[in-house]
Amino acid sequence: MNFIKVEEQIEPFVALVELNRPKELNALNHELMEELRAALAMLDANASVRVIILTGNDKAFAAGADIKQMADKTAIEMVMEDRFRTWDQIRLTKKPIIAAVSGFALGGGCELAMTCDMIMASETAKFGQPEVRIGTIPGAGGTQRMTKAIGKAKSMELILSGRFLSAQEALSYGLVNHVFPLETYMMETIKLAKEIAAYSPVAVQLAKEAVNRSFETHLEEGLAFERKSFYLTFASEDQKEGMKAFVEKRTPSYKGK
Ligand code: DAK
Repeated sequence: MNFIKVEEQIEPFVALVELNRPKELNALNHELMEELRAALAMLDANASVRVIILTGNDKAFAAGADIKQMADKTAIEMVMEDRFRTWDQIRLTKKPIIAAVSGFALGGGCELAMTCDMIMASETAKFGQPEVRIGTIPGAGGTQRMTKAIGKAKSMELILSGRFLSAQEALSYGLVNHVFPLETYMMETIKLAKEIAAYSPVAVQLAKEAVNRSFETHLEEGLAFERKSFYLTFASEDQKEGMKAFVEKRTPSYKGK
C-alpha cells in the first residue's frame, strides 16, 4: 500500500485505515481510492474486525479528489472510466465505518467522510464542497448526503458558495456526531468504536443496514442524477478553466461555456 496505512487490530475488533498522502493533503487520486476499496473489502471479510475507523492526519482528512488527475478529462472519458465503482464499494461496506476527521475534509474528502456511518471531528476540522470554485459540482454524493444531513437551505449555501464549515458549525448543523480537541479526538473515536465492537456484530450490521434503508431508495436515484450532472460539467470550458487555474495557482475566469 503506497497511499494508505492499515492496522487490522488497534484494539480488539477495531481496525484503523489512515489516508497517507500528506504532501498533497490526502488528495484522493485513483491509486489511493483503489487501495482504500481493497482494504475495506478485506476488512469487511475479516471476522476479527467489527468496526473500522477511517482517518487522515492532523492537517487533512482529505482535500478532495485529485484535481490534477481530473483537470483535462472529457465528459466521455469520465463516463467510460467509471471511477464511481470504487466509491460504491465503500458505500456497500457492511461493517460500521467511523470517520475521524481533522483539518480539511473538502469535496471528495467531505463526501468520503459523509459516506462513512458517523463522523468524529477535531476542533480544527473544516468541511466543504468547494467544487463550484473549480467549475464543477460534487460528484460522489455531496449534493445528496449533505442535503440529508443539514437540510436544503444550509446545503444549498454550502454547495453554491463553496464556503467551508468549521467543526463547531458542522456539529450544530448535525453533520458530525461530536467535536473534540485535536489531542483527544482519536482517543474518543476509538472509545466509540470499542463500545460498538463489544456488541453482536450481527445486530450492529443489521442495524446499520436498516438505518441506511431509511433514505437509500431515494439516495440511489439522487446519486445517479448527481453523477450525470457532474459528468456534464466536464463538457464545459469552465470546468477546464477552473481546474487548470487551481493547478496553475491563479484565479479562474469563467465564461459560462
Ligand atoms: N487535488 C490535487 N492536489 C491538491 C488538492 C486536490 N484536491 N488539494 C491540495 N492539493 C495539493 C496542492 O496542489 C499543493 O500541492 P503542491 O503545489 O505543493 O505540489 C499541496 O496539496 C498543498 O496544498 P496548498 O498549497 O493549496 O495548501 P493550502 O494550505 O494553501 O490550501 C486548501 C489548502 C485545501 C484550501 C487548498 O489546497 C485547496 O483549495 N485544495 C482544493 C480543494 C478542492 O477544491 N477540493 C475539491 C476537489 S474536486 C469522483 C469522485 C469524487 C470527486 C470527483 C469525481 N469520481 C469517482 C469520478 C470529487 C471531486 C473533488 O473533490
